[in-house]
Order: sequence, then C-alpha cells, then structure tokens
Amino acid sequence: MARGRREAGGDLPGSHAYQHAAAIRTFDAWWPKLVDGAFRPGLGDDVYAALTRALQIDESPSGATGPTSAGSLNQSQGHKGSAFQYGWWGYLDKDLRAVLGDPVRSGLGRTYCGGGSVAGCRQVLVTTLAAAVAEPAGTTYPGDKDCSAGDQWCADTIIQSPLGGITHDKISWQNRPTYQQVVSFPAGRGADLTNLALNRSVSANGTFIGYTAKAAVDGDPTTRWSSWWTDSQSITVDLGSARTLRRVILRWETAYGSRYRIEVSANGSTWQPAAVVDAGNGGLDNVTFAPVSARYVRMVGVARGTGYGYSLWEIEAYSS
Ligand SMILES: [Ca+2]
Repeated sequence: MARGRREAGGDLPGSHAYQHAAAIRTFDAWWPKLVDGAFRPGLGDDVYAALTRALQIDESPSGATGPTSAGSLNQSQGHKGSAFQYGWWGYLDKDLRAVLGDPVRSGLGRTYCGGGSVAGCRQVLVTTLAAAVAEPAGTTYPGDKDCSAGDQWCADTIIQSPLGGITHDKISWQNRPTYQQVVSFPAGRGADLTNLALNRSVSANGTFIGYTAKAAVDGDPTTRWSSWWTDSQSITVDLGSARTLRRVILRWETAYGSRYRIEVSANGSTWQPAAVVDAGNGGLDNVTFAPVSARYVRMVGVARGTGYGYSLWEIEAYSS
C-alpha cells in the first residue's frame, strides 16, 4: 500500500534503503527486458514501438522506463508517486498462461513468448533475467537532476514541485503491490441469506454479568454475549425447527475463540460436529461445512484467544 513519510535527511539504519534492495533492482531491470523479449519478436519492431507508445510497458516511480513521446496520455513524469497502474502486466500474464496451455479469458488471440513454445519462452525468461541481474544499478536507475545514477531510494521518491517560496524535501515512496485486496463471497447470487439464528431462543453455559446470550442473536452489531473467563464455554441456538445448515458466521468481539467447534443437533441433547476451527484469529469467521439438517447449533469453545472469555457480537446460521 501507499506509504509516505517525510525524511529529515537522517541516515538511521534502514533509512533510504529497501530491505530487499537487490531483488527490487533485479525486477526493475527485468521487466522492460522481459516484455521486450516476449513480445517484440512476434509483433515486429514497428508494431511493438507503436503499441508501447500507446500504452507504456511500465510505470516506474522515476519514469525511467516510461515512453518518451510527448503525446502519450499515460506518460509517467517521474517522482510523482507511481502506483504501477499503467503497464503490460496483464498482457504478459495472459501470454505466459497461454503458452503454458492454461485457460485464458479474453486472451490475446495468439501466443508470443518464445513463439508460443514452452521451451522457447523459458529461454526468453532465463536470458532476460540473466541480463537483468547483470545490469548495473546505474543503468536501471540512470539518475536525473534530482537523483544520482544508481540511487534506488531516490529514484522512487516523490519530489515536490515548489510553490512560490514553499519547498519540501523528498518523500519516501513505495507502492509495489503484489496483492492489494482479497474479496471473498460466502454465498452466490440467488442464495437464501436469511439468518436462521436471528431472534431465536439461545442459551450459554456461562455468561459474564450483563452480557447475555440473547445479545448474540439480536441482530444488533453493538450488543454482545460474553462468557466466563474459562476455555470450556459454549453458546447454543435453537432454530425452532429442523433446518438445513451449511455455514455459521461468528462475529467476534476482541475476546475471540482461537480453537472451537461448531456442533449441531436434532434434539438438543445428542450432538455431532459440523466444523472444527483450530487456528482462529478473531474478527469475522465464516465457517462452512457439508449440509446438515439440525434444529440446534452451538459454538463450543476449546481455547480462548485472549485472557478474557469468548465474546460474540453475533452468531448467525445459514442454509446457503
Ligand atoms: Ca448483538
């Protein structure tokens, strides 16, 4: 993620240097060689040049590998906080997968790397990577009026444009995301998302004074049940009638369960396990399991994540 930090010019340990500086330098050097090696032979010089003018292959923070044509809308001007938004990442990703024979949605229409052969493409990767490793830092980060050649930290910095008499030091910048977000969908379109536990009869074998079990099924995200401060605690919901269950959502307060079981029962006395969670980290747990018919569902605590009890803002049950 984006981070900005004003540098006071000091040289504390770790300041003005990346932890894995050589790896970053290698990838910075490799990317333009890799794209060129993968696509130029198949596209030909003229088409490759025209396409890279339309969409630059990279958006390095320093702008060193951006296009030089004045007309490009996407041209990086350098030192403005690149987020690597513009580039050929998707093209190469799709091409490599196509060469490997993997399914590619909205593919490129043909393969490019290594002429489409796995062995040829592997050679392109190895050759360009070897060239990147051998490239001097001063070539990867050529330097400009603000930064000396080879100064990786400086190449990535944000450099302010003076406004009247107001100036500002360079700002440290790094935004080299591999992942920025993971979104998971617990159910699909058309699924019945009725919370079967809502406002149902509920009980707990231990309740800390004032934090009743009822608060865990009241649909109110600001009220909670809290157990006694021991590991062996449970909360049980009576769904009113037998329902098909496929998952339970637990909305933990700070006091969460690190190990617990979800158990179900037809009669409230004979229980069977539906799921075991043994490395919980709190927050929201969406616990899925094979469909099972049950009238009762309970969370059985095995180990607490904190010194407090188990505390749930809500426990929810779903048929899909
Ligand atoms: Ca609640």
